[in-house]
Amino acid sequence: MPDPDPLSSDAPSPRLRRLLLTGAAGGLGQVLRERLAPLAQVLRVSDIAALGAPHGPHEEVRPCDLADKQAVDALVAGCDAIVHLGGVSVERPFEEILEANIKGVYHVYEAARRHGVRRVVFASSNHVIGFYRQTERLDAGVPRRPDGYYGLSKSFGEDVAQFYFDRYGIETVSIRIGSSFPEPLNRRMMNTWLSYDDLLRLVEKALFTPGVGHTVVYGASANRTVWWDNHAAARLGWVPRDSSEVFRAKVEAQPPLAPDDPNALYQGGAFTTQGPFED
Ligand code: NAI
Ligand code: 15L
Repeated sequence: MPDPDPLSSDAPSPRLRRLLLTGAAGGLGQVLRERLAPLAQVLRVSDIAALGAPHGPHEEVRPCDLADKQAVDALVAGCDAIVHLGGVSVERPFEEILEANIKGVYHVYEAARRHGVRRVVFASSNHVIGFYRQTERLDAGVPRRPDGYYGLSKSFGEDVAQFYFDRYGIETVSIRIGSSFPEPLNRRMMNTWLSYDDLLRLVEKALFTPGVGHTVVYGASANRTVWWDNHAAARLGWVPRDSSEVFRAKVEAQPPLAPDDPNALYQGGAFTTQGPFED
């Protein structure tokens, strides 16, 4: 028996026909690979790293290097929305960031334009504003202060998203993710932590809320202290539900930070001191 055609299934109709998830082999990609599946008739998962076999007949596995323009063009063809997580996710030499993140995000949007994709969810990062002090409270309108090449690449990605909306009407929600892990790993992440459940709910809002244009939203759970104000993203109707507070005792058992430790001073923490790698 040939595999059934997932696009002609009689199953209850998910809201998207084919959703592309880049970075699907990564930490967040593995989580969203499972949890975004019900939103689309077909989930197309992609990464440069191994992805294994498709997770059932409603999944397509498409290995791809985001730095390869033609490959990304083929990857995006046939999709109606993209959750773009792929790329280098930490501070690295500029040349690595250039290929995966800067060329990569351009390739994704250029392919989206060519193939009529109307909605992108872009995994931006708190490192676009990493050089603000932890005492400052920011909304989405503050000037960006990237804390390294990685933060610069995410800042570029947000500009690309704005440009492709202004010029071509492709809508994007750029999520400035704080720290999305199973639990906060240190004192700084008590403020920046984003639970996987809150992330999933935010990605859903980002995919389906009408009329977002290019909206920037900070991705942090309802932690006791949050440095970010999301009033400019109220249209999304996203209200985080989880809190890092349940992990406080465990995190505060760690040695205290020195007052001049970048993890105690800057919103971007230690990213503000990493690199350059050439010296
Ligand atoms: P990750 O590093 O675990 O996953 C990124 C994935 O992108 C990896 O599987 C990697 O193989 C893939 N990738 C790298 N270069 C590529 C290329 N040239 N072509 C195709 N794929 C490539 O990162 P994580 O934590 O899952 O983050 C996902 C996204 O969210 C990233 O864009 C990251 O910058 C962003 N983000 C994550 C945060 C977090 O706390 N987890 C915080 C802020 C932003
Ligand atoms: C990020 O942008 C990184 O992708 C992630 O690995 C964490 O370092 C996170 O920021 C953070 O700031 O905690």
